Amino acid sequence: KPSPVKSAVFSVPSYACQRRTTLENHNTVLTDALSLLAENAELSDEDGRGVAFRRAAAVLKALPSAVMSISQLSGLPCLGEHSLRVIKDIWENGASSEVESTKVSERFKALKVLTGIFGVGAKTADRWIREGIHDLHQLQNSGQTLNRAQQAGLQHYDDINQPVTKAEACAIEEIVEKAVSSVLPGAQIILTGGFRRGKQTGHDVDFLITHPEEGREVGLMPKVVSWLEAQGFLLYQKTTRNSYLESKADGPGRPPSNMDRFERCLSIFKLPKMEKQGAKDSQNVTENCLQANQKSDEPECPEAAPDRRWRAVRVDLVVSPISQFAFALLGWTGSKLFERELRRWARYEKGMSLSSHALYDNNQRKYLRASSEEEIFAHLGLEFIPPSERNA
Ligand code: 8DG
Ligand code: MN
Ligand code: MN
Repeated sequence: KPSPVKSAVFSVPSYACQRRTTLENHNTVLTDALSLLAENAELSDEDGRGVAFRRAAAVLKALPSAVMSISQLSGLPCLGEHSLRVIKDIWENGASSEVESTKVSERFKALKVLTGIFGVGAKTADRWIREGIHDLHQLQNSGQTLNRAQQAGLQHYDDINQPVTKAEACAIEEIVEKAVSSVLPGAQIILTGGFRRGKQTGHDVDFLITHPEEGREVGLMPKVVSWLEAQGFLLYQKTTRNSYLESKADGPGRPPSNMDRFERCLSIFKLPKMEKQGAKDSQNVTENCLQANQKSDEPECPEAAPDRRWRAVRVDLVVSPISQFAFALLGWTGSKLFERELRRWARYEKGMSLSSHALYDNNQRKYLRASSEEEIFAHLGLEFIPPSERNA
């Protein structure tokens, strides 16, 4: 018997870069479940399965309303047998048995805790688990050698695993702005990553730095880092120099990986707490930060001090020459799935290679220039999707 209220059949295009995905998600129960399975696959070195779950979740995120019946899903792309089974399970039993058993599994819990350490990826976590290390306490007592990133990650574990707020991102933006304009007047910074997509919290803060005159940006990162270090804003940093020209030997159309080759800095900021700061003196964040950093005495164990006046925040800085700026901006705005889908669309639908540096047309055998994100979407034959609708 047909139900009295007919639910519409949804229809969405199959690439995430063809869709508008806002932060308003009407199917969080389903997408949370599929995202958890994606995360588990990624942590288990099963990237193929991870992407499949991410794509399925992204399709549900793009729906204009909550799914009311399984029949509405027929004809939707990217919903494989496995994802449909998970959805049906939630539908019929209120929860997916696979998701629930993953959540409580010792292995998943250990992978989550260990990869929560900055500098620890799935491979390292897996090795430690095989050696019987399941938590931070066991890691500290294991005698494992940690690299500098991992030591900093362990030291600031609680702070780094606490979401960064939009207000904190803005405070850091002011600091980076001041650093950049002090060492190279005219240089520009832009907040990228999740905050550019309108998210209210993030796991880090991402910035792209450039200068309107090509070439002036060369060597900028070490100067910015020195400035930040001298002002006491950095708890950890690792700068990698630009290696884009060296990589040209890899040949166009065959980028070695999705990693780009910009001059970049992965860092942990020491951000002075802002709670006593009213909205009226928000223009003075940098001044107040400087004072707070100068006043603070370093305790033996920084994270343990109960009323310390700062917190650790992960910050990514990337420097791009202006000629590649549009590509870098598009590449660093995310979401990760949206980026992956753009590259897949470029390759399989257009015969082009997209990276955070350039767009290469394999048929015309030439690079396609762009000075804005809009131009890149146009080259790709895609409708422009603004950052706030790239939350796939
Ligand atoms: P979050 O921090 O709020 O949790 O989310 P996010 O801002 O979307 O994630 P992210 O991990 O900070 O990544 C932001 C964007 O930066 C994302 O689109 C992927 C991109 N990105 C990296 N590393 C690299 C890289 O090595 N090369 C390129 N091209 N992009 C990268 O994170
Ligand atoms: Mn981010
Ligand atoms: Mn980042």
